[in-house]
Amino acid sequence: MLQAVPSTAIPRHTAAVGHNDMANAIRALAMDAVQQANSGHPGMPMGMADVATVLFSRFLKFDPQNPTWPDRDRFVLSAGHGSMLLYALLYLTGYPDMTLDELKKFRQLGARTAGHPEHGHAAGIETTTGPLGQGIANAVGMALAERLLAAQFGGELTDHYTYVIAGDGCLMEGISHEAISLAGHLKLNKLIVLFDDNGISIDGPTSLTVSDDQLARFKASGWAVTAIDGHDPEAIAGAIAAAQKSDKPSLIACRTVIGYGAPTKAGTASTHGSPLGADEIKGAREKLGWPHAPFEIPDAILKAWRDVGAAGAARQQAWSKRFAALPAEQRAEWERRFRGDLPAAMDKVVAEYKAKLVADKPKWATRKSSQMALEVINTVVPETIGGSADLTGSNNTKTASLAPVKPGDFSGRYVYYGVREHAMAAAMNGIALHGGFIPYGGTFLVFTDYCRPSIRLSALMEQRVVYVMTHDSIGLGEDGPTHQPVEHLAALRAIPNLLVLRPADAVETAEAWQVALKQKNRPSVLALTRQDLAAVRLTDSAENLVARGGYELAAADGTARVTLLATGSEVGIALAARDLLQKDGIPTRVVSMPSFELFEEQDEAYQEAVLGPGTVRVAVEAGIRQGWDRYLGAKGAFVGMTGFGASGPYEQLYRHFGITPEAVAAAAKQRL
Ligand SMILES: Cc1ncc(C[n+]2csc(CCOP(=O)(O)OP(=O)(O)O)c2C)c(N)n1
Ligand SMILES: [Mg+2]
Repeated sequence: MLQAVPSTAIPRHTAAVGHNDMANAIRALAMDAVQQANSGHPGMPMGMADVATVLFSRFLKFDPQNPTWPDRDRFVLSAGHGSMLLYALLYLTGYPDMTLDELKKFRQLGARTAGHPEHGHAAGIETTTGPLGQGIANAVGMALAERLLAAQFGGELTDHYTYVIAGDGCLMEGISHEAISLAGHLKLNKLIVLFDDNGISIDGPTSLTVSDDQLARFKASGWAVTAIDGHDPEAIAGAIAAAQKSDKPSLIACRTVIGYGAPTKAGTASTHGSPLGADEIKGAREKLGWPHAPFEIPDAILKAWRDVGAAGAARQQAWSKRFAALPAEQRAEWERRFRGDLPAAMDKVVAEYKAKLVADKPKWATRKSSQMALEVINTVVPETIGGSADLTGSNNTKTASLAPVKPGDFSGRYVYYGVREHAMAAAMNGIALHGGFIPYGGTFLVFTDYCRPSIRLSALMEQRVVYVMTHDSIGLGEDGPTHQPVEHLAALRAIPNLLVLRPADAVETAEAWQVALKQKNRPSVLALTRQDLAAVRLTDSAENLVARGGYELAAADGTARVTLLATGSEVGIALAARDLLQKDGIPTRVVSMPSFELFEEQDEAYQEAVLGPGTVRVAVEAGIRQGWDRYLGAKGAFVGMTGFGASGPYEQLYRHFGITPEAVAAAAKQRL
């Protein structure tokens, strides 16, 4: 039976059923589901069952019948291998998506209960976790979004916590350092991390490899810290209650025993990631006092859990009442933002802006074009949250209307992420997952490598995150090969459900932003130049041509014999090569290809027409060839990079590496 709860906690337990029964229900479901699947991770759910039971039954604000209620607390299982902990909780508390049948199909094809929690598979899975450290960094973004939303719409509508369960692995990952440092700096005091401090990971005791003082580490980053016995419900409740009142983010190190209840394996790495086995499970049932059959939860215990789930309805309804009392205009704006629709004004201002660009023909670097487009967009799209990983002046991500977000002051819309590319990307995922915002953030394209695991998860989770990646080739010049992306466009194009957009001038850049913002279900990377580029779109087009992925930019004079394909800064080179070829009597057309992904979504006839049937094709891009062959045909050629770049003025580098109009024209002639 539970003891008196601290005054801030929400007492919800049913008197007849005790804490142990409820926690053991999680343990039993975890060990039985893993056994049935013959694969999975029973140790973590069994070890953290007490912490999770206290969190869900006494603190977490949630309503399984309204799983997307915007003001719910967010619960992030950063230690995603312990997925059965989350699935058991969702089932026990009564989320309609998570049936007992789903638990029985744990890890089977088509089940909601995938090996690791996957956002979108079932309501209540707030983010996809499994790559260690991502969840805790997502949670920083969620906690930030909560504060930003409260600043914009008021604390009556937005006042929730973000809870994380993270293990040794999450805290060993480098991304955790970036994430906790950012959270501590910003004073995200409604972020509460429950650390599964079990001293075990896959290879054995963590003492094999790590001797960090985690409390000291978090404390040094500006967190409130405490250590408790993770099997003592009152200690857990007391620590969470205290954390809720802190003016800093909180770390609660919960000392637990991995595989708690397993008679011979508890406390050892052998419970981490394999079924316990029939004998061990039998022994665990005896030790835990759980005589029930696999997947059988006695009615009284299930009812106690369902009561926990039902208790949130009143708070959800109270919130709905407050929401309904808002002025209609404010309500509509909130709803629009949570639907992810853009303001009607956006298309209009972009169209006007494009017309002006066509008239002015500015010779800007596309990073500058991006900023100019954002100046227009940010004033009419209040949900954008900009930022950069310490390259604001290089990425051109800050616009005049965006004030900085400061520690404890969330009225701004611009985040100085610091030199923390990986956490920036993961936090942007968290902001997008939270809802109500469209995050964008910048660094150099070469450092997409520093945030690639999170970019991949943006794509896997279908989140609208915009990566503003500047200095996109040898065209950055003097910083040299460490900073010059070569394989990055190809590597990013390899990620499914990611849009890679490489615009060629100011008009294409404005269109690329319009396209990126309209993607409700996928992230985009904008690859932008450091160097100035001449305007290539000289006539106004009502249609967003970048949205086609590829289009004929310049027709041939005469019946085309050559088609030149190019992206971004190399479109200008292709146009110059066209002039050379035309002068030699070879009718040549130029196709701008800002996005492979979008081009491939066009119908076959369109693609065929744009690629120019019967013409010799030459592609030019200051990156590697990989990915281009599909467009070149048997006779085609590629002009680009075959190795790393070099340090020097960019015009010299283009000549040095043979990415010139003359080289493109020569390649075409050779193949005619
Ligand atoms: C980035 C990343 N690296 C490696 C793994 C493989 N992996 C899964 S769990 C784990 C050990 C995690 O240890 P801990 O967080 O202490 O979990 P526990 O064993 O206590 O459940 C590893 C290495 C992973 N999931 N993600
Ligand atoms: Mg561990």
